[in-house]
Amino acid sequence: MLLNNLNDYAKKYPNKRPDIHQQYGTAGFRNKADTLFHVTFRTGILAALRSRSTGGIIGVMITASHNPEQDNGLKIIEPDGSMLIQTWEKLATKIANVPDDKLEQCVADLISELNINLENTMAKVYLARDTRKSSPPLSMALIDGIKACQGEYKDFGLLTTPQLHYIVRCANSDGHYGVPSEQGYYEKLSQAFLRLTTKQRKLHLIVDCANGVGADKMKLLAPYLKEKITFDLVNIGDGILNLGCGADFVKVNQRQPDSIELKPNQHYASFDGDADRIVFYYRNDRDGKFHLLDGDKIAVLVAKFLQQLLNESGLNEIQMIVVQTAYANGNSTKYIRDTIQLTSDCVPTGVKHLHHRALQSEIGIYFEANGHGTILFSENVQKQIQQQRSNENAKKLLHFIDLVNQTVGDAISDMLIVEAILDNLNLTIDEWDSFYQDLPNKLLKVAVKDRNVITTTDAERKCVEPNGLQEAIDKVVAEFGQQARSFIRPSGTEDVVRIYTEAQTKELADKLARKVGNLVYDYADGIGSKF
Ligand code: 16G
Ligand code: ZN
Repeated sequence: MLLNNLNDYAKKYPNKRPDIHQQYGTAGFRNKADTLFHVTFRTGILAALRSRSTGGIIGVMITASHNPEQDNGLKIIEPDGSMLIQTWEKLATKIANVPDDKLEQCVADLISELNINLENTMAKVYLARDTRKSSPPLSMALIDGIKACQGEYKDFGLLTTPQLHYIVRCANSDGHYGVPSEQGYYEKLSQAFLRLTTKQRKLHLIVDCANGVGADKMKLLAPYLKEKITFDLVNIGDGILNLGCGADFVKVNQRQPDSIELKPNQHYASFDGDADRIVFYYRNDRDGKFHLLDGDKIAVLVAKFLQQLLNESGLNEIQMIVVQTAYANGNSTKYIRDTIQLTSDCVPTGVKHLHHRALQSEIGIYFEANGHGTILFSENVQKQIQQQRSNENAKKLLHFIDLVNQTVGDAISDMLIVEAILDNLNLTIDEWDSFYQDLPNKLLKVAVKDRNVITTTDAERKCVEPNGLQEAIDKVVAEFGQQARSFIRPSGTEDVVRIYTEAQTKELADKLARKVGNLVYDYADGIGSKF
């Protein structure tokens, strides 16, 4: 068979930690980087098989996103730029954990189960990586895996995760979606942005790049946009990746990075380490305080803007939905349903769930509160808008569509989307912020012996097991007034149970979180001390 030297390659990547179960989870594989060499090699094999099986180019991104520098991870990208399909996630987990001496057999079994004809199919994999020190050696392991499966590869070096998604989609759609290169990406986005914005006002944004790959990429993008928007870039690699900065830090701690001093009326944004998430913030003149504009606020802004453009182009029949998770602030959901009167739907955490649901609507806006999100337009809707393009508003919609990275949430694209909308609607950041006021909330985590004893239903809003825990939570929540809400879920990326609460004041939200945290501790064998 064609894979006769697989074992020679595999010898370079023995599984040194068979005690660790590697799982292809919510966002691919993620672990301490030094445990991932054999996983990465095997992912190379799997990606090549996926390419043979689909007949398209597959992407693999080496990154651990917002996680610490010493971690790393892998995300596999489908030919259409979306995330690996669920049935193959299981295969990825299987191949990653098979003992070294069974690897060849496992690959042979996969080839026969999947009916892959090695002689008549080609394998092509595009890879890229973030700025972690472990990423270049891991990319060598990935390449060896692709080669072991007689695949071709193209190494794009440093890219943001959404750039690789974009390039993979372009390459598989004969240029229909755009030019499959980093430069093609900058050109498409910057052109759309300049067409969508007005000529009058100049914009300025301070961007916290989380000391990650977004920094280099923003430097490359900036010259294309300088006639309309300029940037000050901070945390561009002078500090440690994701430490004390970045979108996750800002969202979780509800404050700006230590390195930023907030000036009034200035717009600020933070990316995460691989630039697929973004949150905005500013200092409000009236109260002198930090204000966060997270994924929920972005979703609402986008929904309002699109609704207006659709109405004004006579396309108000088009069905549009906003997809959120249980983490969405209660007041954002209320605003979407009651004020702008759009359908909002709640799905389990993880981009793939949101993306999947958004695809079912003609226009699907999806954002996680943490700042990951995008907007999907069906082919049919794009055609309808095209037909109206003599109308100025329909033209704007077309530029807007070009500004969106429809493959996955993209900090750079979302950044330009927000700034372009504010510019179009002539809104200050304060006016955007005042659409609705966030209900005070709290995120807490509890370490437990086994997080899998927790199961949930109703898009993670109700706990099913352990028995009695949900009733206990309901009872506590009832003590905290009408607006109080809480849910718990096992993390998909860390060995903890997450707790989320909302209440009328920050103090109440914090207190409720501690109470629910203690319940989780009691019902699910907590580790360490209680709150
Ligand atoms: C991953 C997910 C993100 C989700 C987060 C939840 C992707 C690309 N990323 O980062 O969507 O919000 O996990 O983490 O799907 P948790 O399960 O640890 O709370
Ligand atoms: Zn990320």
